[in-house]
Amino acid sequence: MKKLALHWKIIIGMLLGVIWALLSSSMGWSAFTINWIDPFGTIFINLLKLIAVPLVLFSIIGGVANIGDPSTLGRMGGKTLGIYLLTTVMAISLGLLLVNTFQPGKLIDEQSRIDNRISYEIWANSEGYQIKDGVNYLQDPKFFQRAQEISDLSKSELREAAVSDKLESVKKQKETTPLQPLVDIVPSNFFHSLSNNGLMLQIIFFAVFFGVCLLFVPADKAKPVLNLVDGINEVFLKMVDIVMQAAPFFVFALLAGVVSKMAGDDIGKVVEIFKGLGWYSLTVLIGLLLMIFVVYPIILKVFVKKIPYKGFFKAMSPAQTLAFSTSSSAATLPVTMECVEQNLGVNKKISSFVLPIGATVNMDGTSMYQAIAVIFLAQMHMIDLTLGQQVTVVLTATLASIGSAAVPSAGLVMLIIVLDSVGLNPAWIAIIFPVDRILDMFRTVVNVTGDATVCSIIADGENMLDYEDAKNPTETFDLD
Ligand code: DAS
Repeated sequence: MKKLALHWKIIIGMLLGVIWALLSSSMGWSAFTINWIDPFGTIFINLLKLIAVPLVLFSIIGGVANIGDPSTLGRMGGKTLGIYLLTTVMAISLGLLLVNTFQPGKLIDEQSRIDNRISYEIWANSEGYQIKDGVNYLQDPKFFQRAQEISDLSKSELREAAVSDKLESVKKQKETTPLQPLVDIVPSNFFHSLSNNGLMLQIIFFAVFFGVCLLFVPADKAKPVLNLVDGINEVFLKMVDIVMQAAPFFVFALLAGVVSKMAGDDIGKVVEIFKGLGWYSLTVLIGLLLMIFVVYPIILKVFVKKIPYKGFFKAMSPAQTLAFSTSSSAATLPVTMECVEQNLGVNKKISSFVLPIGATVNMDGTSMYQAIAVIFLAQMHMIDLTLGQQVTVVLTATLASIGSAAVPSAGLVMLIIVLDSVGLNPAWIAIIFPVDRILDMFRTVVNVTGDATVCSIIADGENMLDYEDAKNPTETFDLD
């Protein structure tokens, strides 16, 4: 019988995980699932992240040192960051188009939106924020009356909120400089960077610096170092092969845990959650699926003619299914690298440089989701952001996605920056939190797919893409 491709085994593991969670929810076994099955999902993510951090370090050092000359490195680095930035801005723009077209936040019942708006104005006043669209509903007696019903503020406090709609925006001055994100990239203690794998940018900075310096060290001294680095790389990739043999089981545990934590012993809760945030979730999902099935195929068709999209999909499916189940680009990175190298024929010199950077700074799915979430939250609070403010959202969502760690729900946390940038209440992330883990699965698939697409473009541009029809992805992780 033909060996079942790994990605099919992972998909079966996922489906069985969801089925088990639904069964355990209806039988009242959720606690058992969360206490005795879900931990294996955590072990799986830990194993992959355990491999990802040193793999990023040694693959970038090896990738940079093997490129050979600094000018090629500079050209490749510039192209890589430039194309990553381009795909991120495209994703955000598509997200803004969808959320302004569908306007999911305006599909919520009028009374709730009015209450949301009142609570926003009270919050803005207490924070000293200028009310963004300049209208102060609290001056309207009808709204003022309602405010007294829903707010625990006294009449005088509400009256104060009603009159000061043109507060000078006294946004809290950030202690950090505007260049703080740049300062944060340069580590002062490399071992501290290694012990905090959220500081991937610092690990990348050190690895590129080390690799470039290796280029200037006399060959007789550099060669042994490079051989050691290449050998260590091989060891970590073999670890991936071993861990991936058990991926279907681990993925079963992951999905069983995620759904059980959402539903508890009442599966109806999941329905409730999605009912309240259905239109928002649908807008995000449409955007993410358009990226995977329309935007990236067009980019590949235009820039990398030798890879048919069906072949690309078959080659990347183990990484995409893993990204979906782990919701972590970092945990998926070792598998993304193997798929790109073994199934797409991208030269290791390219993938070991482009992919670790992509997993850390290129999160197209996350940036799209952040743009949609901010506009949705504004809409449900009866706030219409101006075009200028939406451009601010593009810039801050780009920065926020660069700053997001490649771990589950990092995008939601960084959403705080985007909300704050347009004077909205960062605490609103709690409103969309209930569906975040599910949406995170899809946006992580987009993040990984975007990285692989850009990596193929760079490799093709450097004549380092030797695509053959994608082998059966199972072969990618064979132990021999
Ligand atoms: N889960 C993140 C990742 O690993 C993406 C996100 O949180 O938005 O890519």
